[in-house]
Order: sequence, then structure tokens, then C-alpha cells
Amino acid sequence: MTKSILNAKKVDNADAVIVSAAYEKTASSRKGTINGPKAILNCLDTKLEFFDRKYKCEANKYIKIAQKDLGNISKLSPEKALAKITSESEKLVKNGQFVLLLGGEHSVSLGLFQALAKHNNPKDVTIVQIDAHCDLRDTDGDYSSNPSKYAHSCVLHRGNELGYKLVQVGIRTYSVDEYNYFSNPKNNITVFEWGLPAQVGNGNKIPKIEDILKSITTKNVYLTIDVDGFDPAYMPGTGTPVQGGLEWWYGMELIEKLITKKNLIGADIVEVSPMRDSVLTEYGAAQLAYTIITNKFRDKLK
Ligand SMILES: [Mn+2]
Repeated sequence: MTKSILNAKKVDNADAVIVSAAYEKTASSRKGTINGPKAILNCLDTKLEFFDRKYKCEANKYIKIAQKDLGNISKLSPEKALAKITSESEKLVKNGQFVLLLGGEHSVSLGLFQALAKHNNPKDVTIVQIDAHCDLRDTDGDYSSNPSKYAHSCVLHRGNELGYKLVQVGIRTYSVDEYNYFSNPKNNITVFEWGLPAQVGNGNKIPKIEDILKSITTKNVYLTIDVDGFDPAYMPGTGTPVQGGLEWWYGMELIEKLITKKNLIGADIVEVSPMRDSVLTEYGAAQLAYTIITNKFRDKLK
């Protein structure tokens, strides 16, 4: 009998490794993402049902899932924290293992983008980003007195510079510089905004899942989920909430279709900031993590 979704004691022979990057340095408003990974892992360890309703089995009987904690990397400089995420992730990638990174703030994703870029040509990979924000700033100098290129609001600009194509989903706020950056066709960025009827047509404010999938031109995809991409009703515990995001089942369907139609090479879930009065966000993030892994390893399920 398996007793937890985190069922593999050793990292070495796990199919999927959930890497905790409890990093928080540049969060611009409400803090707390440093506590995100622990809260999500606690749900995966003891709270969720193992039974997968879609695949009709206890998925953790067939998929080996381990966790690896990078410790308190918030003490490090942004460059050193990222270097650690990159080198630790790269060992797993090199070993043919699937990495699911947990933040921390969105900046941590760059560590895994860099690790995967050593084994894949970024030009053949589309980063699919679920987020309220574009995170396409070049630096956070427009709102921080200590400007950095590694702030959470810059992470997809850095990813794009590595050569990755971007498809952004759930976007509902951005700066003029971000608008100019994603509007430049040279940057290979497609933005699916929420609440912009003119973009969707027919008076509808929400893009169609099939149109999002059709916009992805590569076979390989990476999925980065900032939980603030979902509606705050589902994911209230996050630093920079924006009203009116992805509905839960819409997000689940998009994620399942993306993983089953494309080749998912890596993923992350970031910006979970546990709240005192609600466990919704960490439960939701844990469900997303298990859904990503069960769909990724669906061929192992019986
Ligand atoms: Mn965001």
C-alpha cells in the first residue's frame, strides 16, 4: 500500500522529482511565498486522495515521485540562488527525470529554464505561462529602488532571451514596456488576455482552449503556473492578486490537453503564499502538481 503521493524515498530512481525552491527576495507586495513549497508538499504528503478520477487508478502505485528540498536559498544573492536551482535541476534532467519546481516567487523558474536549455534547444520549446501578469519587464527599476534583472516581474523576459517562445494565458495587467515587448513579432510571444472582448470576438471575454493550443508551434512545451493566473476565488493566497482569472475546470482542461497533446519537458508552480485563514491555495497547487504528474506519466498507469 502506498501511503503518500510522495512515495519515493530516494531521488535517484524517481520518475518525477518535486524540487522545492523556497526563494523570496523581490516580491513586490504581500510576502510569504517562502512558505509555499512546504505547504504544498504537506498536502501532497497527507491530504489528497491518491485515486485519479480520469485514469481510474491510484496513480502513485505506478509513478515514483520524490521530493528534493534546496533549503533556505533566500539568504543567497539572486545569481547564486538561480545557479543552485540550475545545477540541482540539471542533475535530474541529465538523469532523464522530470522536474516539477515549486516556488517561491516566480524568479525561480529561470533556474529550471537554464537547466533545460542545456539539454534542449530553447527555440524548439514553448513556455506556456498561466499568469495574471506578463513578467516581461527588463528590470524592476520602475517600482524598486534596488533594480534587478532577476525580479519575479522579469522572469519571462529572461526566459525569452534564452530563446524560448512564449504563450501567455490569463493575462490581465501589464506595463507599457511589457506591452511593447510582447507586441514585437520578433520576440515570439502570444498573449491570451482575459476580459478583452475585442481580442476574442463575439463579445466573449475568455479565449478558447483550442485557440491557445493551436498557437503553440513546437512539440516540446514547458508549463509555468503562477497561481495568480487562476481566479483569486480559487487561489487567494498569493502576493499580487488580480480579479477575474482562469476558472478552475478551464485551467485543469487546458493543462490536461496541453500535456497529452504535447511533450512536457518541465514545469513549475510558483507564487503560493499560504494564508492564515484559508488552505485553498496550497490544496489547489497540490492538485495541480498531481494532475501534471499523472498526465505526464499516463502511459505508466494501469
Ligand atoms: Mn503573476
